[in-house]
Amino acid sequence: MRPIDDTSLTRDGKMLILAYDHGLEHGPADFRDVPESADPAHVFDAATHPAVTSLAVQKGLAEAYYPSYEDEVNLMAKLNGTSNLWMGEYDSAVNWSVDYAVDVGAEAIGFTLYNGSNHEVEMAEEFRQAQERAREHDIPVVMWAYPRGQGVKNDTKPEVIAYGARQALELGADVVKVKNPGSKTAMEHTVDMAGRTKVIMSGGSKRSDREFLQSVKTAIDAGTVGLAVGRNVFQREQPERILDALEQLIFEEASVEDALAATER
Ligand code: FBP
Repeated sequence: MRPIDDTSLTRDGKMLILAYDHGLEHGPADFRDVPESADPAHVFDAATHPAVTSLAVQKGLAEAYYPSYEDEVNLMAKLNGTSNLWMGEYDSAVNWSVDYAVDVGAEAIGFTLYNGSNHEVEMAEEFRQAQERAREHDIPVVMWAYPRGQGVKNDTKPEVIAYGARQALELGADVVKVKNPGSKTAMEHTVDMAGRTKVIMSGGSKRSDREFLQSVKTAIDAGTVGLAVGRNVFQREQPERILDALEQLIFEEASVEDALAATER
């Protein structure tokens, strides 16, 4: 396996994954406030910003839009995903194979594991197949570690988030995307538990510039190497402005004040 810092997923050892699978996971509701965000071309355009190291999308968007952006965007294939229209214990369908994703142009794989769901065992087996195939293609694997389901009483508890990060290390993910566990100390613990698996934080629902950037700064200071973010970018009228600020925070080690100033330029 190539060192992850030699792959297109990272820049100077850091990463900013723009996630845009919300049309599948959440449906049109996520596009209501900024209607142009429903147009995949709008978000593919945002992904050409130099701060974005990878754009994570589902198969259909990759097939239809990536060919127009292959010189400017690094593609991450989000392999599994489902709508929120059905009821029942958390699970996710695998929608494309690693081989097919590589044919389409993927340079990295993203895969959700619902740690603690009654379907965790099957999902872990699906992850194994994807992880081993990704190793054969020598492309990195990012686990979306989402502890949730009947076995998980509180999915924001720091110890639960740290457990998800540890599972990612044990199962062979190169990078694990975790929710914000709520404090720098809790994120440091998560990073410790992940060992050599790199940790990135999930963007979450949209917040003010200051609140969002402060949460990212805290996560970076705790040892995470970046962010996988969707709504806090595409639910803004001018996604490039928050990407300017994120570039400062993640790659230039700027303060929140300096990053905020970048949004005002
Ligand atoms: P956000 O930054 O918008 O939270 O996007 C990251 C992400 O993991 C997406 O890939 C996914 O669609 C979404 O969050 C899932 O959010 P949740 O399951 O918490 O509703």
